[in-house]
Amino acid sequence: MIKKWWHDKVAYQIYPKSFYDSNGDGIGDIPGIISKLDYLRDLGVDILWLSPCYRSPLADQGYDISDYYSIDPRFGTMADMERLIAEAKKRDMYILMDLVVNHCSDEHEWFRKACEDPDGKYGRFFYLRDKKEGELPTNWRSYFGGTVWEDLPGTDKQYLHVFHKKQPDLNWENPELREEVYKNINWWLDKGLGGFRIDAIINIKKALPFRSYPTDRDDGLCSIDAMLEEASGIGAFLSELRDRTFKKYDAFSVGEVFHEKPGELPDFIGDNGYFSSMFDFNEAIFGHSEKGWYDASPITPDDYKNCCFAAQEKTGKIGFLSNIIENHDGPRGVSRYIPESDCCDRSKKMLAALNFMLRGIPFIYQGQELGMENLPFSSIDEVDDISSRDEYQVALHAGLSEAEALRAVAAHSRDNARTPMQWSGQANAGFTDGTPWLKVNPNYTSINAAAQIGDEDSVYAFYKKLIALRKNPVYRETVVYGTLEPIWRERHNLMAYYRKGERTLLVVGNFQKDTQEITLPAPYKKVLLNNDKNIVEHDETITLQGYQVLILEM
Ligand code: TEU
Ligand code: CA
Repeated sequence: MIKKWWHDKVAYQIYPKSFYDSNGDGIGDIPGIISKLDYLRDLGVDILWLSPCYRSPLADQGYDISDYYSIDPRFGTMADMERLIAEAKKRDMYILMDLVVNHCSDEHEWFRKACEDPDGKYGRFFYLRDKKEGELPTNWRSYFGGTVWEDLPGTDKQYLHVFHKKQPDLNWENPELREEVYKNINWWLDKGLGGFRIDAIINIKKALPFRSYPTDRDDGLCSIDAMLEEASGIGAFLSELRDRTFKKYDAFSVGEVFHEKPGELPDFIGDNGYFSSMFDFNEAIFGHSEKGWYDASPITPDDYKNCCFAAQEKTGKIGFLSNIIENHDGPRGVSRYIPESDCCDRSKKMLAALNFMLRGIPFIYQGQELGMENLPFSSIDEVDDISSRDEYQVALHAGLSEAEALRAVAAHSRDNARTPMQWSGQANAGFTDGTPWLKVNPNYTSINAAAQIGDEDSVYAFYKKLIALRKNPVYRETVVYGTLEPIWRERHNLMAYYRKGERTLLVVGNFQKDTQEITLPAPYKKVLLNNDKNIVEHDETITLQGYQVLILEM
């Protein structure tokens, strides 16, 4: 395997709107991020991925871009962005922007020109079809609900949007469109970006010619997945993308790849893969139902373990996955993977260690290092996210009561992760002097950065230790490049694995509140990390306390 500059890094996702507001308008911004760079450097993270902050109507919180060459005034100016890149560089940190090129905003100039002249150059930037009364071109359901077809204003055509109607899909079959995308990426890389996180990328390849698929709900529509499964040939687009952009700059690229086809992993993240890395979503999508969030099944500790190990096994030494417990598209990891009654500092640290020590690039989502939790929603009116609002309707339509529908949405809502970052115990969690754009989680009085930074036993301090361990010259090779071998795999509520490289490490977590015993295959040399003060041991037998996690050098 060719060694790369980003293999040993730790990444951190910033959701700009909710990170830190520097000017009191209730919206986080780039100057706010700059003012927190020392906090991030201190934590030990190297790569910062910013969710989109380009000019946008924010119909999908910036994942609807109306100008790829400018910063939305709510987030700051281009000069702020340049300053962020420079200030990050001073601290040996890299900035990744979000590359959202499956679609743009319906307020983008390209789309406006397509409306003016659908048969002209910009009409070919989109997927347009002639409108037929009482009939849609296909029966595909948008990820955010309803049909994917919308009338193209002022014309007799309709356009395709697999996400929101304010996010028209870009036509990747058109080389002129692809040139525009590459030009933009290189323009940003020339500014000194470290690379990109690539949004919703599997969607760029459509199965042509368009056709309908069997319906899977009583709305008469079918999931986009049916079409994506049939689409082939994305590799030609992605290798061209890589060669024309990232590769020339040795940039880091991490793909948001759902459902790649069996056997395709080396093409995606092998030595000359389309991307440097891609996220492991195995745990995040576990239990999802075609019917909607309301029908999802819960995930148990054993499921979590099996999902992680399956992803690790599939990947082996092919490349590096990017490991997450959460991102801006779902609930908080501690709320998803730990039973509510057991969710505490100790179990949060266990989950952190089990995830962080997997082979791959660890990504921390803002506030994860503090153990931020889901928001207790009391009404659907508190929900901002378009996807959650749709899922609420889906649940009601399926016959759930309003209270049940709210509960289903609350468990999965993307707003859980989007509440403002909890900086301190002061008003609005110290996020803003104004009115925050989204409700602050009321638990900020106990869960916040200011309270945790000086506390050696805090979740924050534990993350810092995990990061330091990964960077410790004695263990770095093992943590970064070592193989992963599960151990005691069949044990209930126990997740344990070796990392084997120059050294041998054993990571073991007791994923329950009751104690359980393990007998080590050999005596350990050293305890590298423990979320408890003690280890209860007798010869080679250790009694793990509830949610205790250990990282041992063997
Ligand atoms: O998400 C892509 C995606 O495929 C969805 O599964 C998303 O996770 C789902 O809608 C959650 O309900 C990306 C972004 O991460 C997301 O924030 C954007 O809304 C989406 O693309 C469109 O750009
Ligand atoms: Ca602001």
